[in-house]
Amino acid sequence: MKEAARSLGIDKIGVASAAPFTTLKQRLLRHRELGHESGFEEADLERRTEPALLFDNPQSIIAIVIAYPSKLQGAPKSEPGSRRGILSRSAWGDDYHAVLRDRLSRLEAWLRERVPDLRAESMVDTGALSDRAVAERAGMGWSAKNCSIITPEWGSWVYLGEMITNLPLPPDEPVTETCGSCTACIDACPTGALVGPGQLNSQLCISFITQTKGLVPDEMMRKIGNRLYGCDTCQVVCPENRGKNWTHQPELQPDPEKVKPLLVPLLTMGNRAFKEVYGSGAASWRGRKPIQRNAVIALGNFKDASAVPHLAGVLGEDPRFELRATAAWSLGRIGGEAAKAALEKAAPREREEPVIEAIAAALATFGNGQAKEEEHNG
Ligand code: B12
Ligand code: SF4
Ligand code: SF4
Repeated sequence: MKEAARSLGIDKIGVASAAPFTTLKQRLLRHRELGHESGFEEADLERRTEPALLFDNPQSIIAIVIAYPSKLQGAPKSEPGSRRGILSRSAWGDDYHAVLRDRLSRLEAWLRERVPDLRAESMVDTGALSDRAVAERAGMGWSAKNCSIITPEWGSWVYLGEMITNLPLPPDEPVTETCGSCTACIDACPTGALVGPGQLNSQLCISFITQTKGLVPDEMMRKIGNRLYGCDTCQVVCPENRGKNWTHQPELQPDPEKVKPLLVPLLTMGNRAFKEVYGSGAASWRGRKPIQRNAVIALGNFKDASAVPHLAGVLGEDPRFELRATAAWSLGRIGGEAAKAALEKAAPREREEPVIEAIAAALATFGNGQAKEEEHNG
């Protein structure tokens, strides 16, 4: 199986026992008590940690790893007047769920040819198991301080998937952890979301915030920068990823215009166009609203006055209050007479309380007109 893996499009494969994940269960309980969950995890901790609850008499779990690119060849420039946002590397190329499911079904077919009474159940991300805990147990890599599984061969630029089976395969040995005294990821995290080695407060994590649909607190909006989906900072700074860029998986290669898109056209992109452009990628699972809201935030963070008429359009016309309120924030952040006029024009027409509040807060930032102008011109 290990020899055949490459021919099946799998970059690394290993075997974990199907025994319960008892220490993980304690860890997940603590994580919940601290309020550090994202809400995207499987809620049932028994199902998360006991393979036998998911599969009749499991004998082993086969873990697979697929490596993805980290460098954007031919990246278009983000310039004044044509600012761009960025999708995290985990959302470049085709949706990894589909790619890994494809590899797992190829693997299943390969195994069935040799073991006709194979029983198998595969999962990627949305299954009950912790993909990272399975990968760690199967010797794919170590569980690092930035929470990622780092493989010695591919770094952390990898997706994880697994297959529970009735095959009594010998388990692999775990890989030795080599973070050592390094703390680069913890130091670089813009929001302090890595509250300790391998401990994430998801509520503070930009990757999580970019995937929410509601209003984002002021401080967080500033820190999102121009991220439209996900966050790669704690992996980009990792010395284990230095020089690692994987271009061999055809479906995972990025289209630079899609993954570093112009922000202004995103603001008015309809549902159909969004599905055409982003429907086949991993960033579209929450629909277009989070990405459009993040585009509004990014334009505010660029403080580019040429975006003002477009943001004024969102504030005046977008039916979604989250988008209007965020546009008010961005106009306040950009500043200048045109932004102020747009806010004053929208104020008397607005009926939704959160937007009324956002407009008032944005207008209040114009109180100190002199300072605002200086910041703007600077
Ligand atoms: C919910 C979720 C998120 C949440 C929360 C992430 C988190 N760290 O908990 C949010 C939205 C923030 C997120 C972000 C990202 N995610 Co995500 N996410 C998941 C999901 C669905 C569940 C993760 C989970 O349960 N977390 C709870 C924590 C507590 O458990 P765990 O990480 O699963 O398990 C580890 C810990 O428990 C730790 N541990 C065990 N015991 C103990 C004891 C102590 C004391 C400590 C400190 C730790 C510890 O070891 C376990 C194994 O590593 C998984 C898919 C899956 N089904 O597992 C993908 C998954 C983890 N995500 C993935 C990716 C790629 C990302 C991002 C890089 C995407 C991006 N670029 O924005 C970021 C990385 C953020 C980060 N630093 O972790 C990949 C990870 C690949 C890899 N190489 O590790 C996964 C596995 C999806 C996949 N199938 O490929 N994600
Ligand atoms: S993904 Fe970004 S915000 Fe989340 S822990 Fe890593 S660096 Fe911090
Ligand atoms: S940056 Fe350093 S501490 Fe963080 S995951 Fe990489 S090696 Fe480990």
